[in-house]
Formats: sequence, C-alpha cells, structure tokens
Amino acid sequence: MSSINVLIHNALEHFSIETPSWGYADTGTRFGKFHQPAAAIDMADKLADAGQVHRLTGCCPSVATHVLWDFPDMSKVSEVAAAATANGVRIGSINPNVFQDQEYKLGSVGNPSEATRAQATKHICDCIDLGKELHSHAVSLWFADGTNYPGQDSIRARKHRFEYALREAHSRLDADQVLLVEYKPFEPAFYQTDIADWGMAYMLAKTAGPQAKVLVDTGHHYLSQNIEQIVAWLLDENMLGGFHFNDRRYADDDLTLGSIDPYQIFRIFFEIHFYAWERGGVYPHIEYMIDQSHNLKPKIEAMIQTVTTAQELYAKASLVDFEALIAHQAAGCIIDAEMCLKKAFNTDVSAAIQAWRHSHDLPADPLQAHRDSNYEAIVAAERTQRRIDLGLNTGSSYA
Ligand code: PSV
Ligand code: MN
Repeated sequence: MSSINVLIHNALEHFSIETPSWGYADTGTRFGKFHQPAAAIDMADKLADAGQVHRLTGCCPSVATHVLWDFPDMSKVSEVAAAATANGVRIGSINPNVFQDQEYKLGSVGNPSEATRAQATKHICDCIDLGKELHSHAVSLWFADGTNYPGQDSIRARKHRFEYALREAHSRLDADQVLLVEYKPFEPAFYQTDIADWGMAYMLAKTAGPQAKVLVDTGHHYLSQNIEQIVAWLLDENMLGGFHFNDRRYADDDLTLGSIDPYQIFRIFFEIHFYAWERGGVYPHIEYMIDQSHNLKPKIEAMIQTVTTAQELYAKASLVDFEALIAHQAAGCIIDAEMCLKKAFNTDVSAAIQAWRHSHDLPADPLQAHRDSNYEAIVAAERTQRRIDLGLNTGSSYA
C-alpha cells in the first residue's frame, strides 16, 4: 500500500458516524412538509433504513434516538433493541425531549415553575436509565429553553436552575455513561437561549460533573464563527464530547454535511488529527453524529451522501504532513504552513477510500449500490400501502 493509502486506511478504520433516527422520517419547515413515499413511518422503518446505510457504508453502526419520537411505548424498549440488532445496527445516543410538551412553554429545567423543572429533570433521568437498559453510553441534551423578550425572566436564576438540574442528572449516570451538553444561540427562543454558546455549555458541563462534556452542533453558531477554534479549545480541555454534523448557509439549516463549506469540516477534522498526532496517534473518544433534516432530498440517499462526505473529509484531513506543518509554524512560514492543509484538502482520496471499502467487502460506490438495490422503490410501495391502511397522509408522489 502507498503511504497515502495506509494513512487513509488507518483513519477510516477508527472513524464511525451515528445516523439520526429522525433523518429517515418526514420532516419539514414551519411552513410545511413534503411527504416522501419511502420515508420511515415508525421506528422499525427507521432502523431498517439505518441498517441499509450501515450495510453499504460500513461506518454507521449506531442510530441516535429521540425518546418521545422513537419510544412512544416504553414497554417495548427491548423490541426496539431487537429490531436494531436484526438490522445490523445498535441504539446509539439517547436524546431526551423536553421541548414539545405544553408544560415547556416557558422552558424545561430553566422554567420558573418548580413542578415543570422537576418533570423535565425526571424525564432526563428516565432517559439515563433507558441508556443503561440499552447499553447506550451517550445521553445527549439539547434544551429549547430561553426567553423571547428582555425582562421575561431572570437570566441568572435560569442559569442556577440549569446547574441544579444537570448536577442531578449527572448523579444518575453509570460510570460508562456520558452526558453531552449541546448549545444553540437562538431558535426557538429569540431573545436569550439558556445555553447559547460553547462557553456556557462548558461551564454547565463542568458544574454537572466529570462525565459531562460539550456537544458541538455545526449549525448552532452565528455566521462566520470559527468552529474549529472551539473544537481545538475543547480538545485541549478534554471537554469535546461529540458533534452533530450538518451544514448551513444561514442559520440552523440542517443541510447535508459539506454541501456548503466542505473546507470547514476538513479544518475541524484537521484539529482532531493534529491533536491525536501530538499524542502519538491516540485519538480522544468523540461521538460523531449526524443531525440533519432531509426535507427535499431522498432521505437514505442524503444520509449516504453525508456519510461518504464525512469519510472523505476525515481521510483528507489525516493526510496533513504534521511534521512539516510544525516546522513551518516554528519558522513563521505562513504560506507553507497553510499549504500543508491545502495540499491535503486537494488530494484525491477516492481510490484510497475505494481500496478501504474493498478490504471490507463494501461496495466501491455506496450511493450507486443503494440505487441499484431498488431499496427505495420497494419500501416506498410497502410504506405507501401501510399509510393508506393506517389512514396517514400519503402526500405527493415525490420519490
Ligand atoms: C436542535 O436544533 C437540534 O440540533 C437538537 O440536537 C435536537 O435534538 C435536534 O436538533 C432535533 O430536533
Ligand atoms: Mn443538534
């Protein structure tokens, strides 16, 4: 194997990315939903689709779940786990939902009402227990909490309520569980979000306890924010717990990873490879997850496109000549240092990735293999009939 092939093989061997259950179902914007006949109707469909993505890419062994959407009947948890196994995947991160119930109008654990805070905290603790039952290690917290108008509530009191609730949640964790704290600058709160940025998430995670870390959703930043700098700082503090990957042009657009700015994702991966290179090739444990809504694209195709793009950018970033880079940095050779990144980014890694796929008996082109399998048409026919039987909206004929 050439040295490029070795580097890429090694990088892809340890890279996996979790797909989100909600990325297989019909989603839309607040203006409406365009239904797809092949979209998953229930959790069994979502796991089947996730299994198809993993079968073809070999790099998505786990599925992120959103508790209220995926476990409507908590007595059937073991059935969901069995369905995951049957489809060759396992249940990954557990996402509590403390944003859609009416009680949460003024927030969940930040709510002025003690009863509502207790209800939200209990749900999070139940999700931690669910994680134990499913042998899933990550409980991923995102809060819609915040206020819409100046003066609506005390920002400091809300901070204290969060500190209290996260400490309580942390005390519920088993030793092998991790609590991921996600931040977002706005939406649905439009004046002040309780965990608005990585600094607030970092402080709350630190207050919660040693098993709490920060989750970086790439769509949750103001435009032009330097995300790789946040990643570098969190790595250095051993506080980078995971990612929710997606791309965006304006806000939290949830577009396909790398569709708008692939170089940014490359720079994030570069920071991780650089950090590991300085530690003799030892990588920190990071939960790589996708958090996208494929409102218009066919969902499984979009997921495969995302996964293969992530692999490509991760592979490219592993090619940076770190030895040369640090020499250029030390000498103040700005152009040469920058070119170390550019050269890696511009390298054609497709043959090396195909060689890796070949070594794992995977199709050279997962997207084409998915199209050739006719999976989409088969499930579209079956799910359309099931929608009719269940009296659900069959929507447009967009496939
Ligand atoms: C919120 O925008 C978010 O990024 C959170 O991670 C949620 O869990 C996810 O999207 C799905 O609503
Ligand atoms: Mn997210």
